[in-house]
Amino acid sequence: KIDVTYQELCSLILSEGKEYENKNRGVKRLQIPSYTLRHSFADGFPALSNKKLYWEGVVGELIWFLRGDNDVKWLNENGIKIWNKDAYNWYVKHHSHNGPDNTGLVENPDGSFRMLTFPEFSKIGQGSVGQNYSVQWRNFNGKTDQIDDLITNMRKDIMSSRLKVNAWNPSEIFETALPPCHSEFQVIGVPLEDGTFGFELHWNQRSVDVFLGLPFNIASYGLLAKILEYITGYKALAIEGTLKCVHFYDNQYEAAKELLSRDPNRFPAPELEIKENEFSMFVKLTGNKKGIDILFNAWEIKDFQLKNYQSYDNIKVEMLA
Ligand code: UFP
Repeated sequence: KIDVTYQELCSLILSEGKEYENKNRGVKRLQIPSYTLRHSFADGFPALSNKKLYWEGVVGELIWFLRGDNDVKWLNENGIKIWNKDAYNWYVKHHSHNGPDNTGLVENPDGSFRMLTFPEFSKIGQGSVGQNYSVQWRNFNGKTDQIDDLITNMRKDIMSSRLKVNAWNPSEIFETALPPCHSEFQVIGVPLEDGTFGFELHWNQRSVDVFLGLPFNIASYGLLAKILEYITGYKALAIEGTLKCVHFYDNQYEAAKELLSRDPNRFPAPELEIKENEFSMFVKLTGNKKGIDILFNAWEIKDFQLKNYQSYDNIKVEMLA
């Protein structure tokens, strides 16, 4: 069960992690170099129950990536604010925000102009985050739609060893508010006893905030696997994360110990339900680029429901960076 695996990882960091100061952020982290985390869908959907998962955020962000959309407008329209800070940093760096006056600046009483503050920016709720996952997945180097290619190639040959999507575009790493953390994923076909095929979805993550980031990342790859199953008809069997620079921030140690005191088997794992819509059948049959675009644009957050999800209460910790 994913809660048990997650707790094993937490204990390992607390017992074997080395503390150091992260130069980029000027904060301390307790870190182990790597960890391989695996979850089988035979054990249900990988939504951790040791604290409450922000499920709407997981779904909204993934749909946003799949749409190829790198403006936080759609997220904000859906009440999701998790990328606003990154969009604000991008705006400050580039003056690139289309505010109400189309300049992203505010006029001072003396007629000069100033930048929007973060609360002002958030209230407007739009702005680019640069060349993020959305752009790399759907329009790599301005020409390659990796998600369309992935679906097409899964359909052609699910046992191919080339079913990869790469968000880490070395020439654009600093063209984005945050260099991608989960930098690449691969679909690996598996022949089943009954003559059909399933697949595993494996991802690489270069840096892992185990307390705040990882529960979200696990659920997101779980959801991506289920979306690929939904579109291609191949059964999603398991997900596996190859995690690097795996850490707690120093304001999370006590909270991590509290998580470890919670019973990982107290709540049963939930199941995911994806609502059929008028486009699903079309996409399942044809699956061309136009089809997936129509489907991704039609999807709403409420189309993805976790059935019977129960969890312990949240444990609040501040984001340090
Ligand atoms: N982080 C995650 N998962 C994500 C994401 C960020 O764990 O999906 F976007 C964390 C990892 C790290 C920080 O603590 O954000 C990124 O910082 P850095 O670039 O210094 O590794």
